[in-house]
Amino acid sequence: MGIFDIHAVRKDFPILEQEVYGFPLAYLDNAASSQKPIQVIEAMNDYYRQDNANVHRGVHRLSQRATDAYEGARSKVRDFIHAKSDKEIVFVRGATEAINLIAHSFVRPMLNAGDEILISHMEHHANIVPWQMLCDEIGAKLIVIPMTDRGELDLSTFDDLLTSKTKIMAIGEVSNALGTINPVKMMTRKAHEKGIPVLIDGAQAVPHMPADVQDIDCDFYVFSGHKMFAPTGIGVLYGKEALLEEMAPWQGGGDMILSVSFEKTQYNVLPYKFEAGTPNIAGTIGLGAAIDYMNSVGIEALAKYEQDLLVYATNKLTAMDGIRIIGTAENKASVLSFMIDGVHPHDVGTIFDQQGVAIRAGHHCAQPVMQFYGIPATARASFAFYNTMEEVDALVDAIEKVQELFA
Ligand code: 7TS
Repeated sequence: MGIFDIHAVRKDFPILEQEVYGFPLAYLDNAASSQKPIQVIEAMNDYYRQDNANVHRGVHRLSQRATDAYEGARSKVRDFIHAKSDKEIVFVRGATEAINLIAHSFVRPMLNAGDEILISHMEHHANIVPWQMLCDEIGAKLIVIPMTDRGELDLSTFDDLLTSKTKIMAIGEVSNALGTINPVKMMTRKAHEKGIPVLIDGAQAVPHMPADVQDIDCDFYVFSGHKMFAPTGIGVLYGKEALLEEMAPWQGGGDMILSVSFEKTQYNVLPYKFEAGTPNIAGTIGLGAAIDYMNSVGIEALAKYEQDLLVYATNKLTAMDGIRIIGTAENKASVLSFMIDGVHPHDVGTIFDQQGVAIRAGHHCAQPVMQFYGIPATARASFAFYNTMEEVDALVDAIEKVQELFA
């Protein structure tokens, strides 16, 4: 595509062409789930039309084609996040499942009462609750890196929070509620200096910026397909090969074994050891197609375009009376959380909807962030590279409408 062409891009997303209540749809809820280009939809349709069969087990032609497509997607993921090897790419249901897998198979066996798990105040519930469950079970402690009013991590005490008791640090690269981009590379380096393994939750990062697990040097990296233009029900756990090798499987079943007898089961090699049962083959193929699509648009190009959208929207909202932006970090991805004075975010969301503007109103599965600001919820517009400046204008019009109605 060369230079970023928003008109060409939008043609690939047929869902965006519709009207809602007589208004052109402005889909600004991409942090919850993104839309899918026809290339992704067709890749999955083609699989079901032509190649549908189970993987890794058929001698027949269809099974071989399904396996090639499934494993081909794994290599695309490897390149996309710059992992060293396909063995480091485990397909899971999504970021949530990946974090639970690490909690269970990596951290649980080495966790003792009194040990610590380090997260931050701005994590999604998916990167809080699995650790809390583990802490409750073992008697370990959940330690939380604080945040500032702007919605940045307060790293003034960070060095002290990394202790000899810390068994893992698990941090979101981009906050879904605030848009903050966290300095995960520096934080990983500091954790490693004290021998602490690191998991990075990249769910809100991969749709918006280049991903490089070797550059961050994290031990684990997790994300979901559905936020990066691929289907729901498919996600990725990246883990350094040496660590995955040492870990016991989480779920048992078919495909994750080399041999089974009633006396003993020998587990399969990486990454299959962690992929029990028939996987989400079509979803995986869709994820591969989404990566091809993002590469064809150009990840640097879409990142730059989204920054322009974010700046445009931030300036517009900042200039309005009665609007409070929640999350004003210096480095942000394209998430804009805000409050309209005197109006509950749920009412905001409902009135927006009647003007075709789709946003999320709620706590965004980040209730500690809401508690920090002393608010029940925010209205959140989150942009993807297929959004336009006109859609930002529609957002502004919708805000004015709310203010009129509640005046
Ligand atoms: N981590 C982050 C940072 C997220 O934003 C989300 C989902 C998850 C993990 C969990 O992903 P899942 O695909 O396993 O559910 N975030 C949101 C959101 O912001 N609105 O809806 C879901």
